[in-house]
Amino acid sequence: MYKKILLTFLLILVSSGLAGAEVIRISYANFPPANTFPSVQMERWKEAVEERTQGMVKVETYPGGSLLGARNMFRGVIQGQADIGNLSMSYQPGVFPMTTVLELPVGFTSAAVASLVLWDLYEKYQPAEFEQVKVLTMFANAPSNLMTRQPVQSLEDLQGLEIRASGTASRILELLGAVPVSMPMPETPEALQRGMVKGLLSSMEVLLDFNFAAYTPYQTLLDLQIYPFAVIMNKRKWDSLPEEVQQVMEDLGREQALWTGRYMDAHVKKALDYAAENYDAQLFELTAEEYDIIDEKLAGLVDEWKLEAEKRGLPAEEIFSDMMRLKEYYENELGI
Ligand code: DTR
Repeated sequence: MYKKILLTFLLILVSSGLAGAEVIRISYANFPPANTFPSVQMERWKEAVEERTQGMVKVETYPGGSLLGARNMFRGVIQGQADIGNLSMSYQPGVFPMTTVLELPVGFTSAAVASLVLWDLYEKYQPAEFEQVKVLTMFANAPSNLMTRQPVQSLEDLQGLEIRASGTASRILELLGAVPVSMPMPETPEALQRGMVKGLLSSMEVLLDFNFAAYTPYQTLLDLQIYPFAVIMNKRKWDSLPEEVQQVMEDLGREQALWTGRYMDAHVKKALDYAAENYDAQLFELTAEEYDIIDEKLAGLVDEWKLEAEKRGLPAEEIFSDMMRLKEYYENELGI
C-alpha cells in the first residue's frame, strides 16, 4: 500500500514538474526543551513530512523557545516570524473559548483519548479562534496530578499552598483552596528552585523531562484536567505549498494527534519509574470522601465554561455533549 502511495506521489512529482523544484524550507518553533513531549512530537512530524514528500520539504525545528516562546507563539506564527508553531491554549486564557472545553475536569484517563477527542471536536466545529492560521494537528497531555516539594496527603495539606498551573488548572486549584501561580511550563523550573511555588499541577512526565522529581518528590493522584495543544502554520506559508505537500500534512493531522497521545501516556509511566528509582518519590492517594469533595467543589466549572462559550456565540451544550460522547467512544475503541 505504502509503495503505491510512494509511486503515485513520484509520478505526480515528475508530471507536475516539481521533481526538479527547489527544496521548500519550513521553520517550526516550539517553546519547551527538545526532550519534552511537545518537541519530541515535532521531530516525529518533521521526519514524517520529509519522508512522505520525498525530501521536497525540509523542516527546520527550533525547540526551547529559540525562535518563539510560549507567550508569543500564536502572534509570532500569524505574523510569519515562524512558519509553524506549537502552542498550549491554556497560556492565553480567553483566546480559545472552544478548545479549552478539553480543560474541564471531566475524567479523561489518557492523553491518547483526549487527543483524539480534541482533534475530532476541532475538525467538526472549525472554531473561529483558529481562523487566522492553518491548524496542522492538535494533541493533549495526560491528566494532571499534583507534584509537590512537601507531602500533600489530604485536601487540608493543599490549603494555601502556592502551586504552579495555567488556564483552567489555575481555577481548579483556587476552588480546591490552593494558591495558583500561573505561568508557562518553561518558567516553572526557576519558580520551583527559587521557592516561588511549592509544586505544580500538570502531567507527570515532567518528573523526568524537567527532572522535577528532584524538586517535587511527592505526587498526589488527582487525575484532573488535561492541557490542549495546537500545532499551527502561517496561512500565507500554507497557501504557498504545492497541493501534494498540503495533502501529506492534512493526512498527518489525526495520525499525529494519536501518536503524540500514545507517546505521552507511555512516557508518564517511564517518568514515575524514574522518580521512584532515583528520588524515592512517593505517590499519595486521597480518601474516597475527599475525591467526592473535589468533584463537588469543581462541579460548577462545566456551567462556567458553557456560560462563557455561549457568550462567545458557541453552541456550548452541543460541544460539551459531543466531547463526552467522543470520550466514551474512544475509551471503548482504544480500550483505555
Ligand atoms: N500546558 C502545559 C502542559 C504540559 C505538560 N507537559 C509539558 C511539557 C512541556 C510543555 C508543556 C507541558 C502546562 O503548562 O502544564
